[in-house]
Amino acid sequence: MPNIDVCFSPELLHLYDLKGKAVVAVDILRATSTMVTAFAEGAANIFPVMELEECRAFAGQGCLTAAERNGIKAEGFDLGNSPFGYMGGNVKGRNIAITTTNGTRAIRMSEEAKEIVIGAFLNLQAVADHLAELGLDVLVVCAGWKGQFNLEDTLFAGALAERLQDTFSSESDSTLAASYLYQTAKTDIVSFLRQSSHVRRLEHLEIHKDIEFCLRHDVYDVLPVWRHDRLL
Ligand code: 3SL
Repeated sequence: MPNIDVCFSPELLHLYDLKGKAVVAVDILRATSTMVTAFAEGAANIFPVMELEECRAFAGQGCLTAAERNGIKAEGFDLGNSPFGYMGGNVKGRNIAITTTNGTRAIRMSEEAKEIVIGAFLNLQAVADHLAELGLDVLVVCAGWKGQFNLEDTLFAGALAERLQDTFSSESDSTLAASYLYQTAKTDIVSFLRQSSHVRRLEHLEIHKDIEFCLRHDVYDVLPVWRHDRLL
C-alpha cells in the first residue's frame, strides 16, 4: 500500500527523499488555489518562478506576469495572487509566469519528485483521484509562511489523507497531526482558521472573499501537473 506523508515547510524538505514520489504542493492561501482557478478559467501554462526579476522577464515571451509579496500584488505586474483576478476570461488561452512569497518556492523546491501536482481545497477530489490512480508514495509539501508551519496547508494535508484513507497508509506523526486537525476543523474551516496567522494577515488586507473562496472544497475538476519547466 502506498504511503502519504506531510512536510510542514519547504525548509524541512532536506529531511525527505523525493525520488520516485508524488509531491502535492499546496499553498491554500493563496498561490495554489489561484493556480487551480487560473487553469479552470482556461490558462494554458503556468511558469512558477522564485524571483520577481525572473518573472518579469517572461513578459518578453508574451506571458502574463503575476507577482505577490507579503500578500500584496507587486508593482508592474499584470496580476496579483487573488483567484478572483483570474476570472472573467482574462487568462483564457494565456501563459502566465507567477512568483509568490511561499507557494512558488514550494513547487520549485520539489523538482526532484517523480511527479508534482498542485493541490487546493478547490480541486481536492481531482488530486485524490489522480494519486489513487498513480499509486506512488505521496508527500504533501506545505508552503507554510517564510519557512514556518501554517494551519491552512496542514488542514489540506489532513483532508487529502481522509480522502485516501482506504488506499494509502499514513504512519508519520505529521500525517496523523494533519488528520486530527482536519477532523476538528472540517465542519467549519472558515471559523477554525479565523485566528490563524495568515488569515489575520490577509484580513488586514481586506480580502475576506479570497479566504472563503480558497477554503471551498471540490469546486473545480482540474489537476495542474509539473512538466519540465511549467505547470500544465
Ligand atoms: O505565500 C504565497 O505564496 C502567497 O500565496 C501568499 S498570499 O496569500 O498572497 O498572501
